[in-house]
Amino acid sequence: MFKGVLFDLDGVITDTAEYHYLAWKKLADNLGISIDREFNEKLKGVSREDSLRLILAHGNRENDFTEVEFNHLAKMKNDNYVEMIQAVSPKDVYPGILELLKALKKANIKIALASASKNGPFLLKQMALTEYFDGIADPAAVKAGKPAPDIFILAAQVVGLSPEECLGIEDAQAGITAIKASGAIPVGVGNPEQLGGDIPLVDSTDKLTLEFLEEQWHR
Ligand code: B16
Ligand code: MG
Repeated sequence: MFKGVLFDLDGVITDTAEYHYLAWKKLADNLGISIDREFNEKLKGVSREDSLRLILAHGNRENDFTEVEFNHLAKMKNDNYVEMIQAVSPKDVYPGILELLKALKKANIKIALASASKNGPFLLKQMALTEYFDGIADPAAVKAGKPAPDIFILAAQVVGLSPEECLGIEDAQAGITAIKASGAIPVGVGNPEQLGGDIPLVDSTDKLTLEFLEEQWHR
C-alpha cells in the first residue's frame, strides 16, 4: 500500500488555475501579446518566472525587458492574482477533496503539498485545509520547477518518505511528467488529450476516493 499522497494544488484542490489564467491574460494584453485557454495549458503547473518566459517568447518579446523589468512584470501578475484569491474560502475546495483528506488521515497515510505556487500555504489557510497537511514542499527551495521531478521528491522527503512509496495527483502535463520522473505513481485530473492515455485519470475530483487510489496502486 502507498504511504503518502503528494498533492498538486492549483487544479486539483481548487480552481485557482482560472485566476492564474485571468491574471496572465491581463498582463499579456497590456504587453500586446495574445494568449488563449489553449496556450494556458502550457502554463499550468509551471513556475511564475517560467510562465512569464513562455508568454514573452510567445509574443516574440523575450529580449525586450531587463531583469528588473522582468521581475516587475512577474510581480504585477502576482499582485493581481493575490488580490483575486483573497476571496477563496472553504466553499472553493473541489468536490471530494475534503473527504479524501479525511480518509487518508484516518488510514494514517501521509499528506504532502507539491505545488509550484508560492501562494500555496496562503491558499490552504483560506480553505481551512492546513491542518490536514503533514508537510509542504517549498517551491522556492527546489532548483528546477515542474516538469523536473524536484518538487515531488521534496514533498515525499518532508513527510519522511521516498517518492516510490507515494502517489502523486496532478492536473497539468508538466506535473504528470514531474511525478513520473520522481518515481511516484501518477494519477491525473483531466482528459487523455491533455494528460495522455497511459496513466489513471479522473474527470472530476469526486472520483478521487481512497478506494480508487488503492485500486490504481495495485494495478
Ligand atoms: P505562484 P500548482 C502552479 O501551481 C500553477 O499551476 C501555475 O499556473 C503557477 O504559475 C505556479 O503554481 C506558480 O504559482 O505564482 O502562485 O507562485 O498547479 O503546481 O499547484
Ligand atoms: Mg496544477
